[in-house]
Amino acid sequence: MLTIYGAYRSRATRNLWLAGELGIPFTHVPVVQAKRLDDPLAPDAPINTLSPAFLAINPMGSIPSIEDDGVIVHESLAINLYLAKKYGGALGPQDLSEDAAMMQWALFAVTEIEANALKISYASLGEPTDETKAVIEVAARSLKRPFDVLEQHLTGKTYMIGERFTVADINLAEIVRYAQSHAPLFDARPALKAWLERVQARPAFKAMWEKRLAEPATGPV
Ligand SMILES: N[C@@H](CCC(=O)N[C@@H](CS)C(=O)NCC(=O)O)C(=O)O
Repeated sequence: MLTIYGAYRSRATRNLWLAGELGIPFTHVPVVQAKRLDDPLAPDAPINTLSPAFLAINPMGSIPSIEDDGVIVHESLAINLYLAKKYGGALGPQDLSEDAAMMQWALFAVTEIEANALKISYASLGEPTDETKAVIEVAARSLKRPFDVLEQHLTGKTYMIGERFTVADINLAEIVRYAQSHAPLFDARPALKAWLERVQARPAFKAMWEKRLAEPATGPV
């Protein structure tokens, strides 16, 4: 039996979306970020990234983590690659070259896109100021090359790998999403924009997103 540790308002979305696509039963433990709580160690605090019970699962104190029949895995993208191989059928790799491509795009997303996309996400939260506008402009400039690579890769294609929806689409889309509020990045890249809209139209994404919106947004997420 699979257990997913991590609130919907966290990178656990990546795993919760995939679990929905897989249609596998799982237990959800909504561990929240300690920084969202006034006193994470208070006896009545909800389970969070500093709770001893969670640190026993992941000593790094970060979400998400999973436990699957005794196998514990951390790191959202590694978790998804594991789940896709174990339960994924067509969502996972069919041969070594697809396995390499799925790893390649996951590492590309996290090393070339995530930090700058997150800057855009955080800077877009409140009323725009000169400072946040400058942060967004610099981050968007840094995303130009990796987004151009994605645009080129996706032109004439429906999905990232093998013309079918796979874990590679989830891992990338959940990182590209952080930059989604900055429309010019997507208006200039129609294939990337259409792909993101296509994968976000999937019932499993929508179901995950509905649960995320229903979750209390206490403190910074
Ligand atoms: N590279 C990790 C990053 C995990 C991470 O930074 N998670 C955040 C929440 S999205 C967290 O747990 N922060 C700890 C905290 O705020 O207490 C992954 O992809 O799983």
